[in-house]
Amino acid sequence: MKDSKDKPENEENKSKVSRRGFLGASAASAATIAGLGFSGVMTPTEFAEAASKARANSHHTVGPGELDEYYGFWSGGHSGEVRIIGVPSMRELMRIPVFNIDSATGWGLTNESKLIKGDSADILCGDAHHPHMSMTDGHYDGKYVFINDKLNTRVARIRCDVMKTDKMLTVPNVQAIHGLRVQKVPHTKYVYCNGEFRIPQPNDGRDLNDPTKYFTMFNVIDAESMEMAFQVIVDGNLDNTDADYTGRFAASTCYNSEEGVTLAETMRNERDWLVVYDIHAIEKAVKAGKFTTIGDSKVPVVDGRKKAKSQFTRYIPVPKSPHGINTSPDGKYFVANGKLSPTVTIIEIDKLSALFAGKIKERDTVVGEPELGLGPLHTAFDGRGNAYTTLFIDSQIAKWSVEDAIRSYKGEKVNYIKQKLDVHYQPGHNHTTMGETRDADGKYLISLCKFSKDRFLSTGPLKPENDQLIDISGSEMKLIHDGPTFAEPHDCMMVHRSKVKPKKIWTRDDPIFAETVKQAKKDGVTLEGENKVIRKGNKVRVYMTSIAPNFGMSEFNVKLGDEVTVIVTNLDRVEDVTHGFVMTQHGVSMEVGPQQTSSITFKADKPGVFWFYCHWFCHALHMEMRGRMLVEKS
Ligand code: K7E
Ligand code: CUA
Repeated sequence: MKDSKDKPENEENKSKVSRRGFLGASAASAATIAGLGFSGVMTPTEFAEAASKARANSHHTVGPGELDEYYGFWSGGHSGEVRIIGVPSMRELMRIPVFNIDSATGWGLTNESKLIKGDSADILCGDAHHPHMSMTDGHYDGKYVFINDKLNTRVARIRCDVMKTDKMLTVPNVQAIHGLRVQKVPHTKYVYCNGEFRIPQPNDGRDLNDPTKYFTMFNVIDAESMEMAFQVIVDGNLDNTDADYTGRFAASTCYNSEEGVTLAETMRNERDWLVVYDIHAIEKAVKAGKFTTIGDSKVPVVDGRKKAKSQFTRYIPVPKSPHGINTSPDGKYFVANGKLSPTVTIIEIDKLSALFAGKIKERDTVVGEPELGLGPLHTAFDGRGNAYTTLFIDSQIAKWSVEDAIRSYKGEKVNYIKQKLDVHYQPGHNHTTMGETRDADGKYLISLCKFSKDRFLSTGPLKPENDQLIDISGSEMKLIHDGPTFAEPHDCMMVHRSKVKPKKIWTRDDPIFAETVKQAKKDGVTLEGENKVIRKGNKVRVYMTSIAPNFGMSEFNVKLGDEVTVIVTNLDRVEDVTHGFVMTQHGVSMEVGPQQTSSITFKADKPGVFWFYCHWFCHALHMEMRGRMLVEKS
């Protein structure tokens, strides 16, 4: 926002409104705005922005018609989707189908979505955990959100200009992609993700019970092409991961240092590891052709196991089955969360080069190991030197000072714990606004609680989770909102709204439907105006347009047994005029946004008349936006 004080008096004109004029309408927020140092003249837009900011700051409520300060991207867990939540209002703004199928938008049903899902097009479920946005120099760049599917070992990418999934990859040679983060610096060239479960290699039924054949890998994906860059064989099972702010290192928490095959065997040791990867060293080896491959896969694989004594990895012993790993926004530390130990382990990133050079030992990189409480899972940061750790078993968030914890580790008598706040109940991930970037602003903290128990009206045996919003801008954490959610937000991130610039309508050359446009060209059809049925054998393509409140075609004929593809192009250019196309009795449903082309294929397996209609409320005559498919008995 521009400070109007800097402008000469004579610049004032009719489009500008004096702040005084708004005082009556909104005295409370105007007073706060005055406190923020705005004075003189503002445009109505400037004023509205300032008002919404002031209200968000003072009351955490966002009034009707006002905009939230942050976009929250929430994982939908085993619902398989990503949800966009406005913060601080906690209003759900949108759902982005990813690993699930979606009745409204046709995700998983349309040809465009099946093409994006690729080799997993027929898998209809997923388990999404970790949504993370691409970065440039450690700042969110608003381009992509990446998310893992633990269940089917996939990684997907969401394009933030349209808020749709645009790429999906099944990671080869591993099972259950869990932890996922992006390279922060110099930019997100790579997406890092952990294969969690160890499997026999190759996993073809040969060695079901031979522990020496089992391993898993750390996986690196090229963020732009969404193809595999390389894989690193590791010891143990990988859990979560994060990256540093130099671009050279990434790290994964790693349990099962016992290398057990059965569950009981995996929990015996008192210490497991934080595995640190030297990404530059691995890149160099891959470039030089020093890698192997597994089975039919062409993905370069390097061996980062301890016995390989490579320059690719180091294993830092940390207490028992560590879970979350979080990089502090000043770039100084990795914090590994103990889970089965009441501690978190602070590792100084600056010491890692010496560790890789063999000048110091693994545990020499540890500069703190504060005891916080029972079941530490994940840690977030406020950019003011404080860390916030979820304590699953204690149902609390512990706020602690990183530097004090380090002083205490050196032997000084200092109380590093600043506050413990009860949350309801059993928190998994937590996250601060902008907290996984250099821009951590310390305004809000989310505690994603796994149980809600008595917090809401009972919904029967299955209860919602509870996402709690906590104000951390003052010296004390204050709980300000309970937010019931359906299964199951594991993780989230909160991005200032200035970082995200979504489009208002589709552009005709969007890659998401480029293949469909290409096919139309081959068929000699102009999508932006022609309505036409094209038959090749028993394959029928029905091209139609839509413009509120009409389809370009009120009926079309096919023959029993035909494979029918309906391609709809929405000619409306008006923001928010989305149409849909659904065909009765055929399981056909899809969204067609302004200027979008969508297509769906089905079998005309019943003779008779079938009405199709627009299911997206678009116009006063929306109910009339329909037509007939006539299926002839050949
Ligand atoms: Cu802790 Cu999958 Cu990030 Cu759940 S993980 S909590
Ligand atoms: Cu078009 Cu409803």
